[in-house]
Amino acid sequence: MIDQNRIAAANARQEADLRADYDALAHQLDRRGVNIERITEAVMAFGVAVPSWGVGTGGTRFARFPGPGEPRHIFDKLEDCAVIQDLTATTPRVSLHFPWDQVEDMDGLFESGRALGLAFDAVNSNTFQDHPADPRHPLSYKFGSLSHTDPAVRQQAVEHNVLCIELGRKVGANALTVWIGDGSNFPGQAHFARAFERYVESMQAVHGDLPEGWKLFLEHKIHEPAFYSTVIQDWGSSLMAAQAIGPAAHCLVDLGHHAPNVNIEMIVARLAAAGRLGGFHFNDSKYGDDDLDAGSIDPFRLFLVFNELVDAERRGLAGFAPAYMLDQSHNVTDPIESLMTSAIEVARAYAQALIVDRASLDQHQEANDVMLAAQTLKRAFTTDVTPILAMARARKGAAIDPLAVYRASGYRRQVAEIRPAAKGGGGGIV
Ligand code: PSV
Ligand code: MN
Ligand code: MN
Repeated sequence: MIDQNRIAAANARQEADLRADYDALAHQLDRRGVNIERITEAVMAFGVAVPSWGVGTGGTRFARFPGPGEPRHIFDKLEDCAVIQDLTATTPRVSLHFPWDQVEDMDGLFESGRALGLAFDAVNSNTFQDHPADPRHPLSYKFGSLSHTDPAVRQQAVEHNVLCIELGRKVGANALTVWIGDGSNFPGQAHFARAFERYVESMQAVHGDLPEGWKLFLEHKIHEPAFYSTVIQDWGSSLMAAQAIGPAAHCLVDLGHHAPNVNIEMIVARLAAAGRLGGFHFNDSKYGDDDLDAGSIDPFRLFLVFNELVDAERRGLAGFAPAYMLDQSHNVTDPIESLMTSAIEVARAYAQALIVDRASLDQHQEANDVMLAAQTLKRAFTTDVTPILAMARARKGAAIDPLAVYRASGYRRQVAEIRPAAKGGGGGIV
């Protein structure tokens, strides 16, 4: 989607500066016993998926303010995703959401993705909304879906998930992410134990339908839309459910789905140890499920999460292969700019975690040298790995400065001429 010559020309102007910064960092890391090339290669192999819904302007329940050139359908969304990948070489896969992504021709979608250099990541089901336009959905999810008291609603929700698997198969996906809004708004409204049992039973049916090699991701969330309790509220409920559902069931950690101050990096370590860490939805937050850009509020936490991931990788935990995706809502920025920046921030956290001096950290931990242990982590976190990230992109034919090339390309202006202006307006509840 972005002219390769434009990227190459922009890179040529910045190459000498990048080389100088990269060499300086290489010397610094070398003194610390870190080979920069090893880190650059790991960053080049790193990827985080983009959610199809992320390229449209998000909104709140109060209002939505769409920007120019909003994607009209999944094919427009794919093109926007390709821009992000062309410029960053960090987002090679797209995660679909049904029925938000209306696709009649899945084979055509797969081909379009391939032509744009994109593959498909986990598919997402949606039983947190009614589907009034779909004759397969005559029943309402107002009081739940997979955990509903009515077996007919549960069956409808199971069938929707089975359909999502079928659709995902056609585009080469190999995981289904299930996030439900099921829960309660009043004490007494729902029977905690029975609702959980019904959820597990429904998910066992979905699990039974998984093709060979597929994973089933359970995404927990503390609140919203149910504000008193949710059925899969936290990592404990998620792990209990995954263990009861079956071997392909894994827990998915969305960074915004926890109470403030919860130690998410420790949850990551626990789930990895249990062999059930499925993947991530990266975003950032200050208050709750804010869905702000990854790394924009608390980059240290993102680093600490990757610190656990790198540690788990090094310890060679069996079957350890978490899926990485961004899950953000862009209310006031151009979604393409936000997603490019966030993908780079996630890669930054990974690179920082890779340069942690693990032998020293182990030593300090064993000796209970608290200050030096903490400083070992801080030293990696405060190292500016920007030249590594830029070099990894340049070597893959992407941009040294993706944002500048994107703005200079005029992409948003061009698509705004083709795509009709989207209407904004009130949200669901005001
Ligand atoms: C729910 O808050 C969530 O994080 C789930 O991943 C959904 O699928 C996604 O947001 C989109 O609303
Ligand atoms: Mn999510
Ligand atoms: Mn969320």
